[in-house]
Amino acid sequence: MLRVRKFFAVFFVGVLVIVILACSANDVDEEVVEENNDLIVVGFSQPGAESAWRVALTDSVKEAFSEENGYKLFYKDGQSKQDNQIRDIRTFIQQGVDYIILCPIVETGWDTVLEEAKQAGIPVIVCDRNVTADNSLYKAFVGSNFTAEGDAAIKYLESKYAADENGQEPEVNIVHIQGTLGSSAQLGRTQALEEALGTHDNWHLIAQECGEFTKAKSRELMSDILKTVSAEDIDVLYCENDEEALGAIQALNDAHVSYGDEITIISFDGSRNALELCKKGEINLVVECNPLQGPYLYSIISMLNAGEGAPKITYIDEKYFTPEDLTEDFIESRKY
Ligand code: GYE
Repeated sequence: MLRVRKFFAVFFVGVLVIVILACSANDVDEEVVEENNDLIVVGFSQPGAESAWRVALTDSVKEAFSEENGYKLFYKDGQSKQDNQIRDIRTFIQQGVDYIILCPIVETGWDTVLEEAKQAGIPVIVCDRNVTADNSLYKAFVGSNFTAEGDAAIKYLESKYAADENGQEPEVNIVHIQGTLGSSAQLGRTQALEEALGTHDNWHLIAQECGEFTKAKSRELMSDILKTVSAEDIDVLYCENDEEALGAIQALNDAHVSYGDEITIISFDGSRNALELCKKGEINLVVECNPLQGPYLYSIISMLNAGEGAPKITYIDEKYFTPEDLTEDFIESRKY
């Protein structure tokens, strides 16, 4: 009898250990979908967490697809690798989620996995950046119009560096820090600048590097650029997001280079940190890119779930900011 009891005691402890290990190894996103059959299950694949902007997008989606709202959200961070995102989507397909939200790191290379989701009958909503895949492979796109954002920056530069009363156009030397190459945000913002360089003979690209949308990389790049380009020769620093602008500014500070009046700094996103610098005149223009896309995605998935058609393309409303547009209260109220 004692032996039997001992056997059961050891057996139960063993089972308990296995259960505890299994629970701690698996996040919520590994749960079996069937357990949540009263909730709509959404798999959300993000490329990473490289910027305040992206963290705000993640939070906005998590808030919109809460259990109180009738959803179960499985969140995956691709650690800045497309292969990881593809693997994450395949996991969602195996889990049998109801919908997939994909924020693609780059535009190309999604056809096969999107086809797999389609075959499995799982609607995909592409969010933030776009894909080049056939548009029958996803239900809807929600995000920004990146070329329009770039055009807003170009308009600002055109008016700032307009010809004088004698028709004399100033020479404008531009340092360009690009975002993750091949991402829609990079492609659109770069396209606007490159088109403008093609139409303004007096604009010159004196350096172009990829800052990967991160502060650390851009700080490094900018300090390297300052070793080969004299700061006095730089008129414009065109950074494709706030993190890059903040990193490049650190490098300018390290090298005791003045900016604002001396170097015009352009940034995209409109995070609180960048707006603070803009208010002080240290960043001259911040083109807004709005990451609070959760509610837009929520309304699209609700429509699809109700069997209604959803708009194929939804562009988020965006503004731009110069120092005069900003107040402390406005910056304080900013969610990101
Ligand atoms: O500008 C940047 C982020 O894709 C719009 O990615 C997004 C960009 C955003 O990391 O901060």
